[in-house]
Amino acid sequence: MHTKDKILVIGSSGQIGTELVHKLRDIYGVDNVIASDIKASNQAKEGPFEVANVMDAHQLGEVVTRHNVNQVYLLAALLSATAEKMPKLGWELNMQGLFNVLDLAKEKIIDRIYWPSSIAVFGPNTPRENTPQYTIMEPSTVYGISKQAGERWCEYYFHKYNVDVRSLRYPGLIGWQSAPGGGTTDYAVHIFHEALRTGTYECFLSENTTLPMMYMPDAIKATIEIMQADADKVKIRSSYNLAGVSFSPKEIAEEIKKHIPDFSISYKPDSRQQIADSWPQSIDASEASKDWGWKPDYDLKRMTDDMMQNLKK
Ligand code: VAH
Repeated sequence: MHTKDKILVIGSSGQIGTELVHKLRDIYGVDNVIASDIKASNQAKEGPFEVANVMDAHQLGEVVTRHNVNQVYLLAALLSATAEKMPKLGWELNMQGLFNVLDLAKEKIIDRIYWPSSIAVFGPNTPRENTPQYTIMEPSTVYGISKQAGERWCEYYFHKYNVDVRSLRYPGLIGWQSAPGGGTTDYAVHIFHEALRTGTYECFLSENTTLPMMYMPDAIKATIEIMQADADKVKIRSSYNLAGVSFSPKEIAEEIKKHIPDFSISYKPDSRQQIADSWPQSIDASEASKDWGWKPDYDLKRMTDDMMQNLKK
């Protein structure tokens, strides 16, 4: 790692990127973390920002060399529900974006990459309880197919070209600092905003749809921990299972009612229900705990308390 790391966050205006940029700037200094997204953003007021299209290898290379970047966090992607509406763009963006960044490391222009996978790599015939690191993976969404293929390519570039790429299979992520990005788990963010705004929420998943979830501070912690881990501790170079807390819409609604007693929820499942039904209900993250000490800080109660406290401000 360079004595002075210069970090580029691609997809910096998204749900994860917004919080990740803040955290990375706290650690590395504002001027050493370049935010970048496909269109201009208010982030430009907070520190270095570049408008760039991750699918344009030339433009990406120009940004990387101009800022002397040595580490890239590649967050740009079409998520599950959006990619089902635009399959071709979903595949092209998720894959070409990854190849463009992997090739920068293959050519030794950068020396470390973070690339997120997802529990979406698992499919309808994957064991759904405590899904293991190694198991059947037949994803049935464009997003999941692109993440499974991406994992294979990350491992290939590590073994074939010694590219130091690290990856986590994120569960559904919940935070208060940014809007969710068009996924199937977005209900778990919307529910808080609607509970505070109107006292009611119509959920697009059925009440007992249990999914693996995680509070954003835990996801950001895991992302930075795996990127800062010694290379020899990162034994899995496809992507690590990561687990926070699993819950259903009914369970999170009960937790919110402890803060807003007359909050009411109704259920109107839409096309995202069959995506959710193809995913695991809980994840076994023991490899991440064993290899680089992963441990979540937030359970459902602590997450809900923190979300309500911050959204009420
Ligand atoms: C999505 N939030 O819903 C993302 C994530 C596991 C879910 O990949 O597509």
